[in-house]
Amino acid sequence: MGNLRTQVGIIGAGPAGLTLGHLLHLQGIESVVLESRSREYVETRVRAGVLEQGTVDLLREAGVGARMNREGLQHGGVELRFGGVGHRIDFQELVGKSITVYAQQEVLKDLITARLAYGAPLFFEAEAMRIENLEGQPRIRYTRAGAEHTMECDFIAGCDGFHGICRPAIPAGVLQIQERQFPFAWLGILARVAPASRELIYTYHERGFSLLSMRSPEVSRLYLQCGLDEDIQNWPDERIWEELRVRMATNDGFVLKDGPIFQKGITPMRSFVAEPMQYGKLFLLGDAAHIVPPTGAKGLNLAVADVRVLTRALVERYKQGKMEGLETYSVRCLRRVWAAQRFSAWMTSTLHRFPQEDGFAHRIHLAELRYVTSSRAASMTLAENYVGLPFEGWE
Ligand code: FAS
Ligand code: PHB
Repeated sequence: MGNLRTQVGIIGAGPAGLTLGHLLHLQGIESVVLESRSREYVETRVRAGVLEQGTVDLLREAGVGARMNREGLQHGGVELRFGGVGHRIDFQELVGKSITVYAQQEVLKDLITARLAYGAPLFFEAEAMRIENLEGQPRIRYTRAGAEHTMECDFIAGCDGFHGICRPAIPAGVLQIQERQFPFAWLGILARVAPASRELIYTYHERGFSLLSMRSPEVSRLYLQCGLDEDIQNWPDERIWEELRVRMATNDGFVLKDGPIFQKGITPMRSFVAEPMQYGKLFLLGDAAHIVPPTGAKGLNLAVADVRVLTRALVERYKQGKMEGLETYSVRCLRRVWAAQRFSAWMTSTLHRFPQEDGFAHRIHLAELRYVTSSRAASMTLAENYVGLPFEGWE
């Protein structure tokens, strides 16, 4: 049984864990990243695709933005489509910012390449089994290559996602959970066909929501609203394309070409927040603490926002001996988390059909969408939230 010692023990090599490990490295703070899955699994798992301006700036400043600059797709706006008509929300014109479409797994590949290049510890197929002594000298018990190991550290960063071990390690009496389960899910596909639009298209249709997104000029990413307990077997490729065509049809002959689907999956839609995001020397980041429905494209970006707050607090602790940043970590992060929860819930409620909705509810959806696409003030609100709220004041 080997013992390891480091300053920050990071559990999970998702966007939160890898970005934190990298920013700490740039500040000369040591860390070890434990990841239960293989490198190949982490680098191929299909998840988010939209990066806020703030996330893009952070990755660039941290020196891991070169490939993103080359391969990422910068979008100055998004389309909201309803009643067979598209309405563009011009981010650049309204708030002077844009988003970048660059797949989450590509961000992780860039961070993994960087970490392995400067030789900082990153252990794949190393599962954290237990965390202990969170109010004293924290320890992580983990398995690797069939053996048990212990890591001692000053702080533990719980970046182990929604199903990880860190959040449940916080005593029940301390942790408060706020959550909403939406009564529908998303069926998502990746298809080898050129995207039918240069920018994303969010569509509200009486048969349900749909989203046209992309991964590259050759690969489309599309989603449609389906039942919560939908069986993917009931969705042969042709049925998916047919349903997308019906929902995305316009009065001006929009054409959605189909192509070979090489990945499909169903994602539940939930809003979830665990408070506080800190207990003793344990700090929760990303999906370990909060889940947003993907309609607002906030998941990955919120994880990176938590990393910003914790990095600054740890730098103050190690370089100036100041504890204030660590003590206010949870309060600071939760301000932005609830702002993103509000926006994601609004996007989800406005753009999806709820079961048993009547004609009144349908007309309210349409009125909400007409307002947000015709009022400059309302469009600016959507744009400001979608590209990412400024960090100042929202921390
Ligand atoms: P992650 O879940 O990404 O990473 C946690 C890591 O910890 C994983 O690699 C896991 O293997 C590891 N781990 C867990 N337990 C461990 C243990 N005991 N020991 C060691 N390692 C452990 N967001 C969007 O904006 N758009 C989308 O389209 C979108 N699609 C999504 C689809 C799915 C199916 C899911 C689940 C999420 C999606 N999201 C999307 C949200 C997503 O992007 C998350 O917000 C983001 O991955 C959060 O990053 P992390 O907090 O780092 O958690
Ligand atoms: C994606 O590209 O996967 C994507 C884009 C926008 C969303 C959700 C997912 O709101």
